[in-house]
Amino acid sequence: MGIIEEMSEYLQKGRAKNVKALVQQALDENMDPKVILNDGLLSGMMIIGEKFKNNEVFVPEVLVAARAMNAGLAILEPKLVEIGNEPVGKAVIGTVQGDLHDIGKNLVVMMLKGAGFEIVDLGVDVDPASYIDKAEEVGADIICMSALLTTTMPKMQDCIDQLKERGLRDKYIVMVGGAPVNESFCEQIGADYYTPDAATCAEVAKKVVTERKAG
Ligand code: B12
Repeated sequence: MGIIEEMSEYLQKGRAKNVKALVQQALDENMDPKVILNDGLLSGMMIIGEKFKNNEVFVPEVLVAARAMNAGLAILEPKLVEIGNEPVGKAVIGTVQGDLHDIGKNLVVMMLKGAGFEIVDLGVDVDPASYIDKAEEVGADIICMSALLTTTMPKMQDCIDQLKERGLRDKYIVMVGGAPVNESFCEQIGADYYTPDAATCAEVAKKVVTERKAG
């Protein structure tokens, strides 16, 4: 097995130390950082995302795989910055105001990173205006909101209303999710996309941002 395949395998098993060592080894052997990123790290994370979607692996496996990916990314990032690797896009994400659930949101973060997005994670209990302020500040493409409580879902609507009030609604792609959220709620509040899981969120985000940038 080649070093890149080995990296992907270890990542899927959540073996952060091995992933780190292999990324370092690959860099020492002058491998292209983009190949390490795409074929070693991101491909491993996409496989885990797909298995998660199909209920072949569960939250703990995804979290350890994500930790392994982050460990590898930490070593790779300075090299990627050096060669000016362009991210797919930028996303601002957080769990809505009044809501402290962050496991699903963190999975979405991992999958979006896995798809090549630069992420600004606002954490939990994020008030509607903060998503917009941060998106404006960093020049984001997407605003992602997560809610796990029926009582906090209306905060998504508040954010969209504020986007409209500020004349910014069409500037951002708005994605919503979390266990109580569904397609009809998404339509009702005027968000752009709902997906039931993190892997699909990353797929859709990548597709729509790439299409929008292509004009
Ligand atoms: C873990 C948990 C907690 C933990 C949270 C820990 C943490 N750090 O997140 C703790 C113990 C703190 C907690 C607290 C509470 N909880 Co709670 N909790 C849960 C539980 C068991 C699991 C949630 C979870 O992590 N699921 C796993 C993740 C992976 O799934 P997910 O979040 O849905 O995310 C996936 C998708 O939805 C999607 N997704 C998520 N976000 C986004 C965003 C976008 C943009 C997209 C596209 C997709 C997407 O992708 C993810 C991965 O595929 C649920 C039960 C359940 N079955 O959902 C109750 C649940 C959500 N909790 C509930 C309640 C009531 C509470 C409390 C109010 C309890 C209390 N009385 O104190 C408090 C609220 C605290 C607060 N203010 O937020 C209720 C909500 C009921 C309702 N209808 O609103 C639930 C449903 C339990 C129940 N059956 O009663 N909780």
